[in-house]
Amino acid sequence: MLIDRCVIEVRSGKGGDGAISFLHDKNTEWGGPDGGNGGKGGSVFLLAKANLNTLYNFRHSRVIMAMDGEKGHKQNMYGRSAPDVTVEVPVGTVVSIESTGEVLADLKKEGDIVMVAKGGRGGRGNVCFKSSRHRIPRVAENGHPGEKKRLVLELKMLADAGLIGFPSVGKSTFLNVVSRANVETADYPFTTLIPNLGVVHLKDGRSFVLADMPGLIKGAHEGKGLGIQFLRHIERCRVLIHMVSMSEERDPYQDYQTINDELKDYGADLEKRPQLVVATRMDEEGAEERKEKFDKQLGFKSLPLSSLTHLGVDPLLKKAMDLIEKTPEFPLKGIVTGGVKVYDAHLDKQAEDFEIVKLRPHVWHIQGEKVEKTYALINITTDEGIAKLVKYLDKIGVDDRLYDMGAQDGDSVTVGEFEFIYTR
Ligand SMILES: Nc1nc2c(ncn2[C@@H]2O[C@H](COP(=O)(O)OP(=O)(O)OP(=O)(O)O)[C@@H](O)[C@H]2O)c(=O)[nH]1
Ligand SMILES: [Mg+2]
Repeated sequence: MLIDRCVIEVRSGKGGDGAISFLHDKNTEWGGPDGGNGGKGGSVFLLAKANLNTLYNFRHSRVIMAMDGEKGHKQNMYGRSAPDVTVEVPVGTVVSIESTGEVLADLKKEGDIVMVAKGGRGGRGNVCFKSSRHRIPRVAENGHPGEKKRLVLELKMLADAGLIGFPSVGKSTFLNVVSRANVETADYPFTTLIPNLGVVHLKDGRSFVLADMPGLIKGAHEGKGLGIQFLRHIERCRVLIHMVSMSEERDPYQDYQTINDELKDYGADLEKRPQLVVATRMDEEGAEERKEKFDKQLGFKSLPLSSLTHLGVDPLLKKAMDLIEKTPEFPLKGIVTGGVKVYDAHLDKQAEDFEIVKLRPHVWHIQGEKVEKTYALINITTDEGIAKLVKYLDKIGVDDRLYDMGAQDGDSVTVGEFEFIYTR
């Protein structure tokens, strides 16, 4: 399995700070608070797209940043929220955190999306804070910080077609001719030790992923040679390209049967996969005659190929492509596909014991022994006191709980005699 891997850094924007300001116009010389909220910082998302098939683009742009939210303004004007940044990645990209290896998402289908860095919430302006004992607070929240993470993106490419056959029949040479895989080839058995993949682009614009497997030999299903342990990589291949050498050292038909027996004995129904039988090394002496005899034994015509002279390359690719398009995918057992995981950084917060009750529509009340005790210790007639209380409520996760309970922008929330306005 070919693994394309890269490390990127994602940074979400900080929320804008809330404003401290007081209403004053011609008629009111000294009015109530009117400092608006800061805007939300931009978040960073990764979105799976089927038309991409490599992570190559990330080699040049490794840092993905969303902007900060704007500060709040006077006259109860909100700061502008920064736009979210959505970056497209190929379908099949697995996203994990570099330092811990924790997998955040496995983007398996077109349209799967994951938030990888959450934008900071804008700070509340002083218009949000009222208390019966302290009517004009000079308190505003700072915007919440953005997040910064280093992520590993991995793309595991699954092959559409797999090359199988005895060692030295020319599997790797063919892969090199039709793709940019550039794998080692040599005139001794088991040159290929692990499967290689290449992307094949046809002249008509279509493309498929081709896997070159280590050679198989008799007894492979019992572990002889190398190849069989890798056959699980082609369990998902829609089409098998079975290569049989027409060079004089071998008996083509016997080789062909041996490989098919091994596929059957492997036990994953690989023998039932659509197969293209290809006669390779057709440029060699006597190949024509051997192919003729081979085709008679087969009862159908094998496809002629020479990777040296390029004879038969294009017709073979076209046949393989057509067959791939006609054949449904074979799902690997035990692999669940689909699903979107949206990673929410706020879940990391430590939860503390408190309860939120809905008193009536748009009015919420926070209660609980610990919260009430803390509240009692804070002097909310001072700005410092209010700032401290607001920070505390934020730390214990009041906002997230309100969000989960369905609170809406502008709802009123009380704790003791203190009231603030909920903003998302
Ligand atoms: N004359 C001729 N030689 C070829 C052709 N294709 C491959 N060869 C030669 O055959 C030898 C084996 O080729 P590979 O592509 O390494 O064979 P393989 O099937 O990948 O072999 P393993 O990796 O060992 O399973 C190399 O020396 C190639 O140069 C061909 O079309 N014509
Ligand atoms: Mg090889």
